[in-house]
Amino acid sequence: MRIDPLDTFISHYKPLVENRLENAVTQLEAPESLKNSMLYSLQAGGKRIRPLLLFATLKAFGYKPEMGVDTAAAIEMIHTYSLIHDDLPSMDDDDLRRGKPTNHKVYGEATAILAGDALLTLAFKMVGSIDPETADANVKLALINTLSKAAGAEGMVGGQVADMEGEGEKLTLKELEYIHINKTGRLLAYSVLAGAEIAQANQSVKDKLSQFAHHIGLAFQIRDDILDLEGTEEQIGKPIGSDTENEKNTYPSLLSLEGAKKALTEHISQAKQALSTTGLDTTLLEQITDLIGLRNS
Ligand code: GRG
Repeated sequence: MRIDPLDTFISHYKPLVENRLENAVTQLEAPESLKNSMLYSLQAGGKRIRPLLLFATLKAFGYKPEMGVDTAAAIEMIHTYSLIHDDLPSMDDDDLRRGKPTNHKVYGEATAILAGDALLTLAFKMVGSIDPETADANVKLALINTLSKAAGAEGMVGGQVADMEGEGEKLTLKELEYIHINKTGRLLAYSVLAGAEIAQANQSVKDKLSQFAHHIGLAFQIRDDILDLEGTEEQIGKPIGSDTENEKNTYPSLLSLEGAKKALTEHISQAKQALSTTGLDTTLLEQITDLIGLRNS
């Protein structure tokens, strides 16, 4: 049986970030209820796709993936906070996330909000505390500034607001792309660009990796919309694609299911094309790109 290099990579590097997450939270001098709430969502079975992107980017530069562990943990903390807050009654009001009760269902709404706040702030401490041999002060500052931009009003939070404001309106493809580039894409892109920052890549390579990240961000979201549609319609027994969920702005509702699948293939192909221009050893990044395009959860 052939052992896939990506499987080996995942089985080695997923536990690395998971241990860092656990240690960072258990070490905190903070109320146990808060730490339990933070750990509950951090350990609820995420795929860790963002940390894997960061580790694979470092590997592409010939750097040790371990150098990215604090930044990877920071990214996963911000991703987890965004999911906790997205599930709240004032936002999506979801009872389940990754098949388990949402954070506020277990710990109550106030603690869930505060666990999200604590994860967001702890993320910046993680980057600020990177070993100076891994990243000097200038690199750390760049990592912090770009993380703030990717996660905040000019990135993920801005995308979430645009998404809320677009609810109930028929958006254009351009408007939908703006939402997803920011809401989902910016943190995924940061995962790649943080690796380039730690490796102190030149601007031309960073630009090529930005192009790559742009396409995988959109591919990720299109796949998410397709999975949502197929899951929903299978559950209620309708033929897939018979109802394009007109009230929701998704790629299948704007482009049809077939059109969304075509757009997904196109973004995957453009992502790989951008990678091929970097001159790096991008084997693992290419495999993660395929994983994003084909994922079933
Ligand atoms: C509340 C500030 C704030 C932002 C929310 C990211 C986000 C913005 C909301 C999440 C809603 C959502 C389901 C978006 C679709 C894309 C996405 C981020 C899916 C979840 O990411 P995965 O698949 O999750 O990487 P796992 O469970 O694997 O960690």
